[in-house]
Amino acid sequence: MERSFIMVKPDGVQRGLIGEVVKRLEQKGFQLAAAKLMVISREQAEKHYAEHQGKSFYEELISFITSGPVFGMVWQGDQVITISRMLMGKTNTLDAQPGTIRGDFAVHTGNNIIHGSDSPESAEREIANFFREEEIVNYERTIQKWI
Ligand code: RTP
Ligand code: MG
Repeated sequence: MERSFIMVKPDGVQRGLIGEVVKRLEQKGFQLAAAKLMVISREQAEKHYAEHQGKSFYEELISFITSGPVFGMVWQGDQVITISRMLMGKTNTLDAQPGTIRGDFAVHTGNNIIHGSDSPESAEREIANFFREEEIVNYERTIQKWI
């Protein structure tokens, strides 16, 4: 079963969008495996966004993501990485279609509500950065056979 690290960013937490994000992922048919409200350290943020080190927006990105609580989650399901990124919408908010989370709630690319892993390798690395293995809950849902 594929897993993804999905996070409501500080702007989404401040704007009261945790429930909206959880609702959309749940209703699509994905299963929540772990969740935590946390303020992430600079070290965790640098690990999380290592691929962007040196880019023009890097410092702003690190200071934004560490500026307040985030809601980190592990979600699982078939193709959860690709499909959750479709639900999120494009990175550039001018390309994020209405109906997607960013398309419905974000105006600026730097404040775009939500993060989702972009590959199985990123997901594994990101989950390990924010969760201990024992915090991830394995359980069966009877509804799963309908999805
Ligand atoms: P994320 O990693 O946060 O889920 O977003 P993403 O995959 O859609 O986009 P990515 O390319 O990984 O960029 C990470 C975050 O950096 C900010 N960004 N700003 N000003 C810019 O040109 C720019 N480009 C990226 C965004 O907040 C983006 O989510
Ligand atoms: Mg990314």
